[in-house]
Amino acid sequence: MRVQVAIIGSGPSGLLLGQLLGNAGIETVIIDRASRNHILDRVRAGVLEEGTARLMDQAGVGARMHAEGLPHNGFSLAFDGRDHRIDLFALTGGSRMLVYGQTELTRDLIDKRDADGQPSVYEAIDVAPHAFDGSRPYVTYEKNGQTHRIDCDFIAGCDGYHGTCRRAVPDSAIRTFEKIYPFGWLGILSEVPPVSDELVYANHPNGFALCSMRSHTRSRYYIQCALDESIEEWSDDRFWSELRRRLPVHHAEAMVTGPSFEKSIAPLRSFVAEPMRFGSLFLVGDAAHIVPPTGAKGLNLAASDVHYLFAGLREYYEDRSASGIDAYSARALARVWKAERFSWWMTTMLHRFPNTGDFDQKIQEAELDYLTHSHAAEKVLAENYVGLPY
Ligand code: RFL
Ligand code: PHB
Repeated sequence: MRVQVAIIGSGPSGLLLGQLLGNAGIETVIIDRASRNHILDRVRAGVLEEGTARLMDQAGVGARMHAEGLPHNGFSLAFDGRDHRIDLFALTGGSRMLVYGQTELTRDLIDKRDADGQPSVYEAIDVAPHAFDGSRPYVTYEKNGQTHRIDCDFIAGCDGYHGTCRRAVPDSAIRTFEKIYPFGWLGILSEVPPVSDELVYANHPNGFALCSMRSHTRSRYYIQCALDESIEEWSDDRFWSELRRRLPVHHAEAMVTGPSFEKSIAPLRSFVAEPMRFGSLFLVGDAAHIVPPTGAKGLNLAASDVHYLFAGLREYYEDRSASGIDAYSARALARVWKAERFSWWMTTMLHRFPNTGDFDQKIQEAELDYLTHSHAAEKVLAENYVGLPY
C-alpha cells in the first residue's frame, strides 16, 4: 500500500489531521494499536478552546459539537470557603470555551472518516516508522499474523505519550524536558447534574478539586490524590464526601451525588520533546508534549499542532513549497512552551504540594489573593485559559 501521509495513532491528533488532509485531497491511512471500541470508550478531556472548535468546523465535523456542546463564559476559583468568578468573556473581549467531551469529538471524527471511506487499521501490532531520515519512509505493522508495509512521503506520529514514534528517534537527535508532580487526579463520571453551571477549580488544605461536566445531566469531578493510592480504596461515598469537604459550603450543600460509572487515577506530568520534526517524521500532540490537566490544554495543544502541520503539508502538496513543514517544529513549540508554562502555573497555584514549607504556602496564598484583586492578573489568566491565538 502507498499513501501520501501515514498517520500513526487514532486519537484526536491523528483523526483531525487525517480529516483535514482528506478534505484537501491528500491520501492518508491511520494505524492504531488499540481497537475502535477502546478508542471510543476512553474518557479524557472536556473543554475545547475556540481554535479547536474552529478546526472541527474546518474539518466538516462541527455540527453535533455546536448542537450539544455547552458554551462557557467563565469559571470559578474557590478557596478560603469562597468563589471568585473569572469572567473569561469580558476579560478576553469575547472569547469563551466549549464543554464537549473528547469522547464525543473522537466519535464525530471516526464516524466521518468511516462515512468518507478513508482507510483506518485498528488493533495493529508492532507498528513502526522506518527510514524517516530519507525521502522514502515507510511504516510496518502486523495484523492477523501478516506483516504489512505502507510506503509514504511523510509519517505523522500522533501516537500519544506512550507511542512508538518518539522512541524511534535516535537519542542524539532529540532532547526532552520533564517535570513530574508528586500527586495525581482521581476522576469520576456520574449521571448527576453538575453542582454549578460553570467549572469550579478549588484550592483546599486537603488538596485540589475540580467540578466539571459533560452535559446538564452528567458531571465530571476530580480530586487531587497521592500517587500511591489505588482506586479500590476510593468508594463512591468516600469520593463524594472528600469532594464536598474541598468545596465552599454552598456548593457542598447543593451537590447531587450518585453512583460513578467511570473512576480512574491519572498522574500529572509536564513533558516536551524537541524538535517535533525528524526528516519526514513529525510528532504531533501528546507524542511530543504533555501538560498537567489543570489548564485544560492537552487536547487543545494537539489541535494547534495539527493546524500548523496541516498548513505545512497542504502548502507542500499544493504549492510545492517546503517552507511550512520546515517551520512546523518551531511554530508548534513556541505555542507549546507557553501552554506548558500556563499549565505548570495553574497546577502550582491550585494544588497542595507534600512537604511544602510555610513560605511556599504563603506565596501560594498571596498568588490567589493577587489574582482575585488585580484586573491585570485576571486578564493574564483569562487570555491563557481561552488559548493563545494561532
Ligand atoms: P492520544 O489521545 O493519546 O491518542 C494516541 C493514539 O495513539 C495510539 N497508540 C499507538 N498506535 C500505534 N502504535 C503504538 N505503539 C501506539 N501507541 C499509542 C493510542 O491507542 C491512541 O489511540 O493522543 P493525541 O491524539 O495527541 O490527543 C491528546 C489528548 O488525548 C490529550 O492531550 C488530552 O486528553 C489531555 N487532557 C485534556 N486536554 C484538554 O485540552 N482539556 C482537558 O480538559 C483535558 N483534560 C486530559 C484531561 C487528559 C486526562 N488524562 C486521562 C491524561 C483530563 C484527563 C484526566
Ligand atoms: C474535564 O472536564 O475533564 C476537565 C475540565 C477542565 C480541566 C481538566 C479536565 O482543566
